[in-house]
Amino acid sequence: PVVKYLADYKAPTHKIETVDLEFHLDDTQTQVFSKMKITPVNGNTLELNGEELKLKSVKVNGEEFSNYKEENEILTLTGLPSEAFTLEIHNEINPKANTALDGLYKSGGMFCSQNEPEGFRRITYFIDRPDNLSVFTTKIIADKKDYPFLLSNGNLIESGDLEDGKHFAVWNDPFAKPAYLYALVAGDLAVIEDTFKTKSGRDVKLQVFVDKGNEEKSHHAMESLKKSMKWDEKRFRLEYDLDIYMIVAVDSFNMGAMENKGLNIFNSAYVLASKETAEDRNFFGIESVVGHEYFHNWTGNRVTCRDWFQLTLKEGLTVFRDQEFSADLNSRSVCRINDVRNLKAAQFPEDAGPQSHPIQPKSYIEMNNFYTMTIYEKGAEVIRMYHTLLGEEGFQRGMDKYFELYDGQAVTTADFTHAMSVANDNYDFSQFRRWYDQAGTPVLDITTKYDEAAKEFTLTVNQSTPATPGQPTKEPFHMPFLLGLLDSAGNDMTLALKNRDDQNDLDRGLLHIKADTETFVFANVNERPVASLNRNFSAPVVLRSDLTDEDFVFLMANDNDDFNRYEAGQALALKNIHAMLKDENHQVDELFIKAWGSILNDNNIDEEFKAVCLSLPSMIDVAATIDIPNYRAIHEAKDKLFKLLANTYKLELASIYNDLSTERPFKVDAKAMGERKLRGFVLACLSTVEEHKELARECFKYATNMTDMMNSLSVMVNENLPGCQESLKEFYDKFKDQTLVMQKWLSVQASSCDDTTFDKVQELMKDEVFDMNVPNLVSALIGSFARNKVQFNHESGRGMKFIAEMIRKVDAINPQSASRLAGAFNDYRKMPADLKEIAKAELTAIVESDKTSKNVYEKLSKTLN
Ligand code: B3K
Ligand code: ZN
Repeated sequence: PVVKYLADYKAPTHKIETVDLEFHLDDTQTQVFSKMKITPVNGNTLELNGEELKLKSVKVNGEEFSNYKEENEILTLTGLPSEAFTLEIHNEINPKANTALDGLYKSGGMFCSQNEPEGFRRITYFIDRPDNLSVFTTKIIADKKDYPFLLSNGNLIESGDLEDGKHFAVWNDPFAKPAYLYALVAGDLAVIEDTFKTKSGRDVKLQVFVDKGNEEKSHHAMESLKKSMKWDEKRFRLEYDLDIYMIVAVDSFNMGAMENKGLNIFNSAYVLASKETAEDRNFFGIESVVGHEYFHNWTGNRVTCRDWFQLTLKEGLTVFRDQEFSADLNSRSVCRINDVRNLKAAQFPEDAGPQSHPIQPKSYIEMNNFYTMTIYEKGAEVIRMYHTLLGEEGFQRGMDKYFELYDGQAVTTADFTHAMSVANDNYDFSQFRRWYDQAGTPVLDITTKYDEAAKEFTLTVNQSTPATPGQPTKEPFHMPFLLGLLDSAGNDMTLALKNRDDQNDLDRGLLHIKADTETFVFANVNERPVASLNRNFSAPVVLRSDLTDEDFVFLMANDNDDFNRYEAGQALALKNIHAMLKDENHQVDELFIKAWGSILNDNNIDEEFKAVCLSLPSMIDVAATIDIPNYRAIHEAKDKLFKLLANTYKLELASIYNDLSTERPFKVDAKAMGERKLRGFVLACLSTVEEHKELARECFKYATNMTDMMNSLSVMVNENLPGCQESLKEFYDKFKDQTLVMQKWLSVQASSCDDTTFDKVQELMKDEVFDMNVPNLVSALIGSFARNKVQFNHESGRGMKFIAEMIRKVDAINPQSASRLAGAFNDYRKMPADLKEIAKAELTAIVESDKTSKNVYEKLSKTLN
């Protein structure tokens, strides 16, 4: 397979100014006519991308043209005019055979498209790269009965009936855009409508298209859209630019959603929700993904990427924007905690394993493999660091500058940095730029010293970043480090640095860490302080410090930074779990048990914050610091600790559970969702207590919403509690026709650590609700099993052999879906010898097979290296 390098970037030789497309839709023989106005920039040879296309004819300036050859998915035309010319191409595609779900394909009865990053070349021959911006006009012709709705980007300019029961629609998008933002949908759908008045007084028509019968489940998405539009005007001063905004929900989709200009296409999981069928996390996820795609209209569409190495330019920034949107609308502290939990659970391991890459990668084989946690979530952390360094005002000045300089262009991350800098007195980001180029999670080792006589407190910070593939050594990063020093009453002391002149950010507790080792000496510190380090997780690092257990307990109770209250609890829990793993007779620290209890009994903190603070670190958090983790042992240690806490506080837990079980109206707001979350957490605790084993079944029986239902079902499945089998059966009977709900049912069963799970999964694959062609279902059943650390790493090797077999099977259908499964082997280097040998044999066979897609090849060959 061919490797593409950032260093090889060359500007395009031609520009496609406008393209008029005409589609004659057909399941297996869709005809595509494309008429392009092209301006030569450099030379008279033009290379167009094209994959799985049947070429029918080529015309230049209206004349038949034969000076071309088609090779390696490139159509090369030579001897072209050196002045502007028109190029007409007719080709045929087969949407029904397109199980890769890239380009134009069928999902259920509808036609839909997915073109990012390189899907458009599977529709017609084109300069399929993001730095070619064209104005698109689309005529769609299709059967009127089967496809009453014909949609594309921009404004509808014409429509009408044709012979033989056909009809047509013509759409024009006035904004020049790259082909990856192009979209086409045709189907027999239901639609809900609304309007939004922009701040300058324009009315925008809003439409959400769903399968018929799902109208009632699409209101939350519509509300989320209106909130997003309003928020972007208020916080970023950005107004929507077309007269219509459409969202279409489809069941077969490779990821969450896609920001096509004016015509977003969404995985139905991020559109449909009702209290009976969706959990609170789904409601939250819909709000955040609807926001994310909407925010792309400016960060991604109006200003786009020069090439795919710049992906984080739009994704890191847009994730930061959607995180801020969620934080402004919900609980800011809980949002931050959850974002960081997610980062640690998925991005840190990615950055510590074989797929590790900087947020701006230097090479790739298959771009679809680079829609990663690193590009997205670490990318968002990097944007957040600009925000921390510059403050909200300075950051917004930088954003204004960014649009002033680059609106309508395809740019680089360096351009973004430039805008942030010139808008802020030429702020020096030169060292900061290393965040774009160096992979790996930096580690901060911190030691503290209090000198009572001198009233000085010294903080020594040592930074280091582990080697990652292709990057054996690293230069130090510039990171913003937020800190507080607490006095014994829990108040923040006034900070004064003795040994440095960079005092100016001290009033917001901001220190700049730049060198490998930094020493900060604080003066006038009248008592030994407790240091609250890296508040709000201002730098995305692994922190190791000499804080004592007593310090952590103090921070849990007193820190003025909610994130660090949470983090202190995690640190203590982690210490205990590690000690239990070393010595199975380890007595859990009384201090920790007490501190956990005080959070439980604290009436001044809200329910959701309480639930996250009481949660134990994830299995991945525990495994992160172990060379060869034994997941079964980690699971057992966590379990033991959880049971101990639950049994110690069973009376308090039962009383909280009762308080939260009184009738209350169902609402989707932070307060109500927080209450359900805490109730679910408390239920999980109580279910480990002998006298409450029946509680989960009770809760399930009387549940009136999906959150309570899934909370109780997953407890029953994980703990093998009475009523589990009946509940699974009742659930199935009630929801078997609703694929999104069945995805939950499959996932909860495939996620159980119990040894019966393996056979269960084999059985579920035969169930009629399962379909290997639908990525959501593959992820719910096979993906959940692949992420089930205990069962994937089963001593016998059966778990990983099964996943290897599934990678091969799914790869033949959908390489992107298979490539995601392949991520299960990222732990390869940390496997015990016998399992590693099994994995090696399986992966080598896949890598060496010529049937393997480049998606899977790239992932697994890196894994084996
Ligand atoms: N930009 C799309 C992701 C496309 C993924 C292609 N494999 C969704 C998003 O980030 O908003
Ligand atoms: Zn995005």
